[in-house]
Amino acid sequence: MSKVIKGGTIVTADLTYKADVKIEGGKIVEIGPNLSGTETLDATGCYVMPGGIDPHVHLEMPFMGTYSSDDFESGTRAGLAGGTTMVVDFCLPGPEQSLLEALQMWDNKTSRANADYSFHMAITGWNERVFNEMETVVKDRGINTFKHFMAYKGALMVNDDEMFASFQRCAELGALPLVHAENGDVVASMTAKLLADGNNGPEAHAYSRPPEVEGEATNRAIMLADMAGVPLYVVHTSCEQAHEAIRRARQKGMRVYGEPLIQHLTLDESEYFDKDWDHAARRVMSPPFRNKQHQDSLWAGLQSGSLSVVATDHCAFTTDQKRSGLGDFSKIPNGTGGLEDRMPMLWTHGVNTGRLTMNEFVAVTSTNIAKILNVYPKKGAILVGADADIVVWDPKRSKTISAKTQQSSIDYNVFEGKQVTGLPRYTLTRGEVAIEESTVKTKEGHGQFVKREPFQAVNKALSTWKELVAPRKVERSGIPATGV
Ligand code: DUC
Ligand code: ZN
Ligand code: ZN
Ligand code: ZN
Repeated sequence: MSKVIKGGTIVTADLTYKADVKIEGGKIVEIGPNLSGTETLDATGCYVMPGGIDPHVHLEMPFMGTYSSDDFESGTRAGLAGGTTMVVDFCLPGPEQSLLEALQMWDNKTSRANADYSFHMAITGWNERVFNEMETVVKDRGINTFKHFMAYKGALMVNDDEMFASFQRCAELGALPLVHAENGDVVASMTAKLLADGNNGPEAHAYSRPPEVEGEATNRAIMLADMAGVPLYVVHTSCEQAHEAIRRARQKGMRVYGEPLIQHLTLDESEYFDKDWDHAARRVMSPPFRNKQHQDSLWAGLQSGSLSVVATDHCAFTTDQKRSGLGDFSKIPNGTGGLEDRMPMLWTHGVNTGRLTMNEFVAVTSTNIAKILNVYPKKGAILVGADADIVVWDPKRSKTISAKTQQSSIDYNVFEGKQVTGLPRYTLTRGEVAIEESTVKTKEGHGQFVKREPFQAVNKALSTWKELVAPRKVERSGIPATGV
């Protein structure tokens, strides 16, 4: 059994050319003109691109007293409907839980996944067991990324000493640290003040975590990573202050990657001032939506390459779940959806407006991510030998985004009413057609865990090539007497 995607134009992160793609056993086996196979998928008028990778999702995540509503089944189905063929979720150990116990719990969530997935491991506390288990996580489980929350004080947050220790451990193991960069102490302080002053609506969520809170934490994390001699990945970069820190670090030669979300690129803070409480609360996420100047900065970063990837932080809560924060914005579960809409929204607002080339679109939705996470070219590539995770993209197909027709299990969509032009004609996961226009053909349980190898030892992020970790001891002849 073989399949041929015929008559399309292949678009990769660096090339655009006409060719057919032949698939067998879930992999790309041939690329060239006039190919034939048992089955033909017509790609006339379409672009044949690597399936999207969303490096940042939270499926069935225990958070703020509840669980995010999309699980690995509905979440991966939503992804496939929008051209995304792989997601990376965050394994979050509870307070007394070991990393391996938490991984067991996460493994148990995935049996119905429709598309391939991987995990980042969160470091939510620090002790000898964590130090030791990190090696097992990297070497035996194929997880080479560790997430650090600098916010959510009293829950997921780690302090600087814990984060620095973990960054150094990542450097030893060839792993990449990730940070949620917001100063959690300042957020807690501002939240308390806002509530004490009677500001309890969803708009106060944005006031409690201004761009400076994110800029400070991003700078701090970059400096700590530099001292630890390890690259750094900053999740959900939402503002100029954070982007500026990343730009500066990269300009100095450091490997620092920034990840704007499609929500921050296309929605702004005015959403929080909507008169409808539900409307505003549904858009509460951290970091919050920003103003247009910050959006321009993020787009500029994608164009210039100072920001590397576009994700969603997909963490969907129903309106009912959001309402647990009525009367206290700090209890509104943080998170929005986006998995199904990331690629159509980015194409519409990026490629169709001329802000991004098609090749840049592929880079930031797939190839750059695969490279940063060390799964390239198994994923993120149209190459012989790569997994046939492919989206056949019809640049003329349009729709109006609506919760009524979405795959996600929640009752609204933050992009409701937005028109998108550019949608999958077919989405293939390891060679199987999961989406054919608006027909969903996903198969529960088809998704597999994707192991990711550690990085080469040379993958460091030092602003200078001096060995910062080897202290030089001074030999002294006279040692002063001790005591007073
Ligand atoms: N931000 C969110 O909005 N939700 C999940 C976690 C996060 O950091
Ligand atoms: Zn986060
Ligand atoms: Zn997140
Ligand atoms: Zn299958």
